[in-house]
Amino acid sequence: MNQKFKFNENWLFSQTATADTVPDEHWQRVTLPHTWNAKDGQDGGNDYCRGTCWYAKSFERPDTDEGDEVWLQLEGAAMTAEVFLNGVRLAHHEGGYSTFRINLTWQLKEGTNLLQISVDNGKNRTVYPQKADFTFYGGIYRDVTMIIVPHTHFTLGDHGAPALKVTPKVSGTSAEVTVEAHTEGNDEPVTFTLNNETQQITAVHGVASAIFHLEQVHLWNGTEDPYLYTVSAELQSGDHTEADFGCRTIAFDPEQGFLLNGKQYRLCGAARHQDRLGKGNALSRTDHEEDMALLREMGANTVRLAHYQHDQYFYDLCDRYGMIVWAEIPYISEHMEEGNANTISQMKELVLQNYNHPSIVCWGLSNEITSTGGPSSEITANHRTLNDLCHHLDPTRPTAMANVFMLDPDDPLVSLPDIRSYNLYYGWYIGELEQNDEWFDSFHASHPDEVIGLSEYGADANPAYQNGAPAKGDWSEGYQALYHEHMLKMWSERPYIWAMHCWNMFDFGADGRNEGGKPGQNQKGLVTFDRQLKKDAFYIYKAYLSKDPFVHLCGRRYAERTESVTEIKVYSNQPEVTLIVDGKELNTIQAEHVFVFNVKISGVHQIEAVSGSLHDRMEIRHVETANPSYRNDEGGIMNWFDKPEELMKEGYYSIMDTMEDLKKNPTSAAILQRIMAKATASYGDVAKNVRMPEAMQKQMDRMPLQKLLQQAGKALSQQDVKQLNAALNQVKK
Ligand code: GCB
Repeated sequence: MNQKFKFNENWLFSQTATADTVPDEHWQRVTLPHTWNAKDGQDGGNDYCRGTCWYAKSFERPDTDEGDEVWLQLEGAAMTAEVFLNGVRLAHHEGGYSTFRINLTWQLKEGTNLLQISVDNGKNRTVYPQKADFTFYGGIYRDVTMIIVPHTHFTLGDHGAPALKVTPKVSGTSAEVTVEAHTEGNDEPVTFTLNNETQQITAVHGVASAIFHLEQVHLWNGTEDPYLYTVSAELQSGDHTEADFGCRTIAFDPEQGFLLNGKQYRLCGAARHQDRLGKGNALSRTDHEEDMALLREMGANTVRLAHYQHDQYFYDLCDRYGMIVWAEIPYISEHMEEGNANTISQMKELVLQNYNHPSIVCWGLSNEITSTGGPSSEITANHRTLNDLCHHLDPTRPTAMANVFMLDPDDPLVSLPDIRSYNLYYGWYIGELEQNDEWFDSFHASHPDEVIGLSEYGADANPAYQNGAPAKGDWSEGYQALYHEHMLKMWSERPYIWAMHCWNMFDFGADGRNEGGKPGQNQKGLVTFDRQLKKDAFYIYKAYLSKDPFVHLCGRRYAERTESVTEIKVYSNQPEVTLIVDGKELNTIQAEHVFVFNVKISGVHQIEAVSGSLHDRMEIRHVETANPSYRNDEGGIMNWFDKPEELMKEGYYSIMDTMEDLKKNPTSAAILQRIMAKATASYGDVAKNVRMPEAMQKQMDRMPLQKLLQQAGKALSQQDVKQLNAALNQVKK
C-alpha cells in the first residue's frame, strides 16, 4: 500500500498538561497548523508563553496490508518535540523549522491508539534560536501527514529528506542528471522515469543510482523561464515517489556578482519572515501563495528565507516562479557553548531536505553571530565544522554568512564561507545613508577578489506616521521610502554586489519590541504584517525591478498637509510622468523611477499621475494645524532637532557637541555615561552586551551626540533629552 493523508484534524491541546496527564474534555480542540502564541507573541512586552505544551489525538489503527509500515511526518514543531504513541516515547526532535518522521508501526495496536506530542519553545542553552529579533512561536504549526508504505519503500528515516536526490550537471546545451534513490527494507530494482526514458537499477545497501542525459536541455532560468523537470521512481513493492528539479548553473564573481546560466543576473529582493498578524507561524497554503504573489508583484527575483528553514511549500513556490533563494538555519545573534550539536543537526536537515530545489543558491551558516559576544575561536571552529558539513553534503552550492556591521571585514570569520555578505543599517540605526555606498566602495577596493553582497538593510515605518520633512527615526512612511530610494540607487551603481535583500518584505512579530506605535512588531516590512497595505517603499522596488508598467503616487496617507507648497512624488518604471492637479496639467517630467513635483496647495485637491494609459489618483488638503496622529510621539526627539540653535549655549556644552568633546570634560563625561547607561538598560535582550569595535567607536565619537540620540528611539524620551541638554548647558567648556 502507498498512501499519504493529512493528519491535521481533531487534535486536543493543553498548555497545562504534563507527561502523565490523560487528555480529557478540558483540553482544547484544535486543528493543525496551530500555535499558542498567535496573540501573545505579537503584542509586545516580551512576555509570550514559552514552555512545554501538549497535543493529543486518538485514532483508529489504519487499514494496512501485511508488512506495511505506518509513518508520521511533522513539517514543523517548534522548537523541541517528543512523540509518544500509546505511552511509549518514539521520538525526540530538536529544531522548530524542519521536517521529521517517525515510524509508528511497531507501537500501533488494534483499535484506538493515542498519540501524544509535547512541544517546547522554552528557554534553554542548546537549541537555536534563543536570542533574536523575532518571536519564537511554539506549536505544531505546519502540516502533519500519515504515510503508509510497503515494507520495502523509499526512505523515510533519513533526516526528513526526500528519498530522491537529483544532481543535474549542465554543460553546453545538454545536462547529465544523476538520480539517487534511497530505499528501506529489501534491496529491490528501482524503475526511474524521466521524460519518456525508463531505467531499472537494483538497489545495493539501500541505494540505486541512475544517470540520464538530456540533450537540448530546457534550463531553469530564473523568473524568466523557471522550467522544471520531474523524475519519478517506482519499487516492485508498489511504493513510488517523484521529485521536481531544474537544470541551471550558478556562479559568483567578485566583479559580476551572481551569474545564472553563465550570464550576469542581478539579484535584488527581500528577506521573508514567515509569520502573520493573528496567525503567528500557523499558515495556510493560500498565505504562502499570497506572499509569493507580493514578491513577484514587486519584481523581486530573490528572497532570503530568514532566519530558519521555511515551509517546503514555499521553496516549491520559489522553484516554480524562478525566485532565487538564500536558505539558512537559526544560528543567530549569539553563540551558545552547548548549541553546536544543534547547529549541525539543523544544517544537516536543511541541506538534505532542500537539496533538490533549483531556486536555492547558497546555505547560510549564521546571522550576526558575533553581535553579542564578538568573534571567538569557538565561533570560528563551529563555523568551520558547518562549512565542511555543507560542502560534504552539497558540493554544488556555496556557503554564506550574514555578518553584523561591527564585524571587521578582515576578521578570519568573514572569509570562512565561500561568499561574503553583510547586514548594514547605515541611515537607520547608525550613521548616514551615504555610508552604505562608502562601505561597499571601501570593501570592494580592499577585497577585489571577494564576492560581496548586502544580506540586510532597512528602516521601520508605520504607515500611520506621515511627515512633510521625513527624517531618520521618525518611523514615517516617507523616510522609509527615501531610505530605499537611496539603497536601490546605490545597488544599481554597483554591479558587483551579488545580491541585495531588503529587511524585510513584511512586518513581523518581535514581541520584545515596543516602538513605532505597534508594540510587538518589527516594522521594516515593505508590506504590513497583515499583508493588507503596501507601503510607498514597496513601489520604489517595483519601479526598479518590475517590467509591469505602473505609476504610483506616494504620500496617499499624508492627506492633510500644513505646507503651502507640497512635494508630490511618483514612482514609476515609465520614462515620463504627467501630474494633473484638479483636472489641469501641472507638469510633465522625464526621469528614472522617481518623479518629483512641487504643488501649491490651499484647499482640497485632486491629484492624478498619468503616463500613457496608466494613472493613479489621490486627494490631499491643506490644513492649518498638523494632524497629531501623523506623528510618532514616543521619542518625539525629532521635533527637538528641528532647531539646534535653541539647544546650544555660548561657552557651554550641549547635545550638539561630539561625544569625543563631551568625554574630555569629567562633568559632561559623567552626564553622558549616565544617559548611555539608561539607554542601554532599556534595550531588549539583543542589544545587551553589544561590543563595539574600536574603529566603529571612534567613528561614533566624532558624531554630535544629537545624531546618536536621534537613533535611540524609544530608549530615551523627549523629556530625557531635554534634561540632558539642560544639564550639559550648565557645564562650562
Ligand atoms: C538584524 C537582524 C534581524 C533584525 C534586524 C532589525 O540585523 O539580523 O533579525 O530583525 O536587524 O530589524 O533590527
